[in-house]
Amino acid sequence: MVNTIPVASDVEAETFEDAVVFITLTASDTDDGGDIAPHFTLSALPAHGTLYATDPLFGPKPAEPAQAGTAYAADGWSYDSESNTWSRTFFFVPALEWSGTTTFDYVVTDSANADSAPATATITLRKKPRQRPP
Ligand SMILES: [Ca+2]
Repeated sequence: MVNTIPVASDVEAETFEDAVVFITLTASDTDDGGDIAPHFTLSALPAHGTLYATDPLFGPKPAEPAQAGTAYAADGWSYDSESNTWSRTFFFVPALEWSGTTTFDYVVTDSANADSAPATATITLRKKPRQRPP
């Protein structure tokens, strides 16, 4: 049986400055059963803040800073049998008062060690709306 190469999806997340951004990387693969979760590998880390592999607010302490080149398992509960997708959420803590857009690329690896083409995760922090002076 020929293995189908997994597909990584371009994903985006956006929030206001000084907030934690949840960015969910997504993989699909048509030939792996739901019991075989793919892995996500970051090609590089985003600028202007710190990306975490575990939730810095509610996860285990201390939160684990994400590393480029490390294979992270899909979240076990994330499998969707209708779309054959898995996901893994990362958490971006932006530099104080920074706003703008930062990106990083990632690759998905399936259980047969086949790599997807790279996809891009885009994180946008918008300026907070300012109160008008009274
Ligand atoms: Ca596959």
